[in-house]
Amino acid sequence: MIPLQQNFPAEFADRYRAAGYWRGETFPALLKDRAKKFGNRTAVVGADQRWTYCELLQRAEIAACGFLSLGLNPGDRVVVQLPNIPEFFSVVFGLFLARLVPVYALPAHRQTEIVHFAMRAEASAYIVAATHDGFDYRELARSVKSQVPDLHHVVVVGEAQEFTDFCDFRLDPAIGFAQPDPSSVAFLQISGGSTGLSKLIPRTHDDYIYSFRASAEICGLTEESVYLVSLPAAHNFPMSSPGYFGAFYVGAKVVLAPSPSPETAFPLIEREGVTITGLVPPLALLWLQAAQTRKHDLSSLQVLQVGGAKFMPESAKRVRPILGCTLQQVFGMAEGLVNYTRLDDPEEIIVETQGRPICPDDEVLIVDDQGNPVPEGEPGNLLTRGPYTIRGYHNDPGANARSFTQDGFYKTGDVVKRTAQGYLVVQGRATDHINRAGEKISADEIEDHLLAHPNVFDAAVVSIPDEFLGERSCAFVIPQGERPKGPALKAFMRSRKVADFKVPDQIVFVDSFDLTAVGKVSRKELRARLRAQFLAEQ
Ligand code: J2J
Repeated sequence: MIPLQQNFPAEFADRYRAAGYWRGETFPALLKDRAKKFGNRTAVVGADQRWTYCELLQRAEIAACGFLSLGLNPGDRVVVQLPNIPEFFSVVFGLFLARLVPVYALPAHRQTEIVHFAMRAEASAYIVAATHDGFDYRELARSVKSQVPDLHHVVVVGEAQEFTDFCDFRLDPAIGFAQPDPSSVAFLQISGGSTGLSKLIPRTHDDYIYSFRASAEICGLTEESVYLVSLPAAHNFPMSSPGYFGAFYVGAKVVLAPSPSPETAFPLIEREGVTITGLVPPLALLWLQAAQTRKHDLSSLQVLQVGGAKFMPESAKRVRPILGCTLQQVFGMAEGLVNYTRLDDPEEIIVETQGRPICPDDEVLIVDDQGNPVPEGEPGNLLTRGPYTIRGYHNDPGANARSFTQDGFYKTGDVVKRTAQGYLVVQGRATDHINRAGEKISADEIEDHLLAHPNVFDAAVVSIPDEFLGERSCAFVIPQGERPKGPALKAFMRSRKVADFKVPDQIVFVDSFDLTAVGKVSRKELRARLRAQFLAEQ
């Protein structure tokens, strides 16, 4: 098995420890300590269940024993694909206690993605909910298992059929848990996937716990806070910015929303006294609209975080007047760096910028395409390095060569400018992906699927501005032979068993890409031209 590692050079690791960012905290120690400290306080509310911190620990211990009794060994990787249900937490903390390594998948992922994650991570187990949102994950597990020979175990929360039933896991007092090394990799997060298939992001106890501990402070979390998980729990934003881990860190209550729609979330806010939650911009717009005719009391809400994609100033301005709470813009990435507007920033900064980094030791460079720093205030490519930003992806030398500089800066692919006060304003991005309502879609990956269709000669996928989604995907397709119909091509994409959000929103058939310019045109250039032409014709 390829070892999991996150190679911070010793001089950096020493510096981050000396500065007090990395304190040797680990997930298992954290859970045990909080259970001791906040024992009878409510930790988790969701799906008609309500667990105290003590119960969370007990359930995690049962899960840990169950996973180990399957024959898994510390260091083994387990793909976790669960919706926003309390078992998400007992599973994940159980894996941490057993020193097993969660690989987070979103509920929207399908066979193609799960097989890729399982293979890349060399996973030996996969845990799903039986069904969710009308989809049967046991069927998915069957096909994944048939394609990944080393995936020996499937565990199901709910009716398990031929698989292992999570409910059958039992505590085994004979099993003891050793402490993990704080600098070891705790889990693998999934990258937004700007080129090709998603990459796996190894995060250590040290670096990740620092990021949400510091975030909890920036976001003003206390044990009286109530954090609503509106976005899918596997996403880095609700996980750590400050997310539910930040909430658990301070002994707060975490409420799981099964869906982020106002119809579901508003009653939960009223009932549980939610104080803070995080949304992507299209959801924030929906909430703002619904809040104008609201029937529920949302007065407990103190902070609405918005991130994942650019929240436009005109929309940002409306948050305080309509919801009566503070907006916090969050510009983060699963690879590390997270920027926040601060709660006491002037309204102008909150509305106009995407915040500033968590840490004074977050190094931010803004450079031109040759790697030279741009003049202050000018837009450029954002590179970053720091105490919670990875130095490399797992098992992917090609991506590492592309995405990191020689001296360890992560090339975010984002184009930003920095204000005189050190706040970042996102201008766009250098890489070709579509940010569809915060879900990142790789143009390469979708083109590759379309090219597998016998009647597709060539395809180029671009992002088109969309009032609601922020961006939608548009595929330009040159047919060959009989021209396929748009809906048939979409159905074909679905038959490739990819997450539904990757199916192009729009398909435009063209006879050729009309490349009159001499010489070779890169795909990037081609996409840019098609996009410009399309927008000019609107
Ligand atoms: C513009 N673009 C943004 C923003 C992310 C907190 C919040 C978000 C994520 C996330 C996260 C943006 N304005 N406010 O992990 O901890 C785009 C950028 C960035 C990419 C990362 C967190 N906030 N983005 O969205 O790994 O392009 O993380 O590089 O999914 O989202 O995507 P992801």
